[in-house]
Amino acid sequence: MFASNSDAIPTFKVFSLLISLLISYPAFTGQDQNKTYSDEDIVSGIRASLKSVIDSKKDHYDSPPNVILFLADDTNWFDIGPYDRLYKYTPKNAITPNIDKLAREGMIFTSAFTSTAMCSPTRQQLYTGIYPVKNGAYPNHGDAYAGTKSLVHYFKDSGYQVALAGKGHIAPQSVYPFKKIGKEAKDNSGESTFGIEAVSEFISDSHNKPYFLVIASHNTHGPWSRGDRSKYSAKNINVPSFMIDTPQFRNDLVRYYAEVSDLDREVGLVENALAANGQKDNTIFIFTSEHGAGMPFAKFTTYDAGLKVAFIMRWPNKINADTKSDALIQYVDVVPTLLELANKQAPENIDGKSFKKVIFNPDLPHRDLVYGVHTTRNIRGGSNYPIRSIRDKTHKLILNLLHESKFENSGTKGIKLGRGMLGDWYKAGQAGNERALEKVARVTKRPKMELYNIQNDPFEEYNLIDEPGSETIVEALLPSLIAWMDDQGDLGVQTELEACDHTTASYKTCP
Ligand SMILES: [Ca+2]
Repeated sequence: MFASNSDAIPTFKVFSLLISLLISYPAFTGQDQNKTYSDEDIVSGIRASLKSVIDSKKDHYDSPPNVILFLADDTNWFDIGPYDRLYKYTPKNAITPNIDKLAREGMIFTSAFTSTAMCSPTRQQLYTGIYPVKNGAYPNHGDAYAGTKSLVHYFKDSGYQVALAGKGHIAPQSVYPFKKIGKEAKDNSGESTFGIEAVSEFISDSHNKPYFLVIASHNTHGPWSRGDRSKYSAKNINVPSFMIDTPQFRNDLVRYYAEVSDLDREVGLVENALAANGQKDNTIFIFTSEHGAGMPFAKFTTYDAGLKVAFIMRWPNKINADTKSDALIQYVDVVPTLLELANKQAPENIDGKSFKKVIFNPDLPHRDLVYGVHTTRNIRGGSNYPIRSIRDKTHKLILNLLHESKFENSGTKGIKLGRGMLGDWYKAGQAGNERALEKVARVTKRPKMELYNIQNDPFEEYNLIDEPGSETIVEALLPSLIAWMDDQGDLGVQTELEACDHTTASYKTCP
């Protein structure tokens, strides 16, 4: 009886290996053709050759991995499929098959955080490993201090090609000397918001030289104009529980979720480019959501809907598939982690600490506390409204340092005129929806301190600061928040007022 094909292939491989050993090992091709070889010579020859084969495989296995860091833009963590399905309280709208697959093949982090919920400071802390006030880029559209190093320096020094496709929103260039590929501005033309053609070309041209490629999509930053809206319907969409259900807001959500699915489609395009070039196995692929969406209580806040991020890492044969870590991590930790995964030394003079150990043992903890810092000055239409926060596994403490002022930005300007989301909610309030009025009021006027039990109240709707027992929790968290501010050189209100000294952007809203 003939062996099946699946049996025949290994047999053939064994013969090929033995023949190649006989040909390649010097002892068998030696100059002295008359020399006879003992059994011991032959065995040691085969051993030596096998060792060299194993070593060459090992070198390949240990060769520096590529890194793809795929960033969304203004996307709620709970609108990414694997997260949406993990909890009862999430809205169950997300259609993200490509990101779902990525999560099945990798590890999802359920407790990952940026320290700001706005674009420029988020990206700059992620790329430098330093929190916003200390790196200088704490206002939106801010600049990092000259001389600050970023992942571009660290990975270039390690022999990597380092490129950025898509959104920049970082400064100055000397801190982020990326090779720029693709397209930087958001437009609706083309197959992707970042330039998939340039990304595919970059991946196929890498020629075994390791690369670190940041792909910064423009999805789902407003205005929501891309994607297939037929995937969602205003009638059937679920309004997130902490928001207000109105017909207009349902239409807004359809346009937003169409971009969520378009973002997912873009992840699929990058996956195709990786697979076409046989680079999936030696590439660490990270998908992360950047910060919360341009909706009330998400972007421009320190609530979890703003600061918490989806963070998924895949590295085939290294990170176990379909795993989950609840360790608290922050964006500043990402660069040192990736450096260590690439067998490089992480710098010590940054805020971030490597969570490499968590990746290989997802039950381990990382941080005890995560921090938040929000600067309202220099946001479009922004008032002076500094916010700081600290969170452990169970509670969040928020300080509104100028709580007697009003929080204002472009989204609050048209409330009484019925404009925008808040104006729409205000109209619902005027028509009798008391919860809508209360929500709108909470955006502009906030108490000095807010305390939330994240486990019971994940969307931070019920401030416990005046409840019995809150003092103990405040006493546990507040000193650590103040110590962190001290370490950052953060002077609170004064830091807020100095925000415009930290931007060279042509656009500036400071008086
Ligand atoms: Ca953003």
